[in-house]
Amino acid sequence: MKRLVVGLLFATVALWAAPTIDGVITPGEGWILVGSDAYATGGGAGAHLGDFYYYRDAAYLYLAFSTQNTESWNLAYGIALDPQDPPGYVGVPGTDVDAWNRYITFDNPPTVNWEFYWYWDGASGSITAFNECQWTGSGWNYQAVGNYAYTGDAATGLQQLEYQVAWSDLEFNIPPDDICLALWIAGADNNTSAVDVIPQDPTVSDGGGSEWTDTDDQLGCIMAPVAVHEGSLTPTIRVTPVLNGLRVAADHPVTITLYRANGQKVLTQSVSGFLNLRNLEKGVYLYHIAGTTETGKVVVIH
Ligand SMILES: [Ca+2]
Ligand SMILES: [Ca+2]
Ligand SMILES: [Ca+2]
Repeated sequence: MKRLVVGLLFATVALWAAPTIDGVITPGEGWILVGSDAYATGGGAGAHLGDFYYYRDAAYLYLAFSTQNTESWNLAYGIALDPQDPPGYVGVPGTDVDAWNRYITFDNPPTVNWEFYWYWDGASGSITAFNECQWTGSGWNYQAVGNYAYTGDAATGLQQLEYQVAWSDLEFNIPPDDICLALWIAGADNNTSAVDVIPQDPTVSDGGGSEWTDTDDQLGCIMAPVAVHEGSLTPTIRVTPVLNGLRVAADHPVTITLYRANGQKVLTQSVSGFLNLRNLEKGVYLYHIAGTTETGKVVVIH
């Protein structure tokens, strides 16, 4: 009888395996990589993102990220969620501020329906504020639902954070099919802006400097890979053409080859996160994703 109970328990755990919210991101708990930091130094030693993950099941959305911090600075960590429908916050660059009064606007898409924000207090080495912020159409509704855990201290800054929230708390009766996500670090105060972001974006540059206080940050987002959550994880790839680049969501680096419209090869590159094509001659290019039959078009203008 005892053996039967243990067997059933094990089967249940295997079927419903989902991340454990303990502030430690481990490979076995099902996290799927959305994107990785593509900046050499991010916003500096205390403001440097690492990897961004998600997981979902019928009841919950899970989000997690790691950093490359080696110092502990006062910061805001933000995540945007665009469930594709309904329309959400976009903002006018240089004019509008987001839910936590940072000069962060979005590319349209994404149109953001939810922002999740955590405040990291550098001196105490801890999170001292959290909000999950819903765009109402004209402003933000602030709540603090869900469950998060993190690791880090006053020496190293935040190292890893895991968050779980029920779809029902995000007011979805049925979880959305496709979600688009962005992760960033902004300054400690109102009217600061992003200094590091996943996916990489041309409006946020490497190295911090004036990025802390500029107002031009117009972030894109990255589609969460459609994933198989039970049984083996199959490699999933999602490439989205945007102006002057390709956003790549995959659980491994993806090799992309770019061609001119006449078929002439332009480049082959391994990509995680974002392939910036801004430096190419303007025009329409065709891309092919290695190992798949997928091709598409991307437009470069200046
Ligand atoms: Ca965990
Ligand atoms: Ca900027
Ligand atoms: Ca900035």
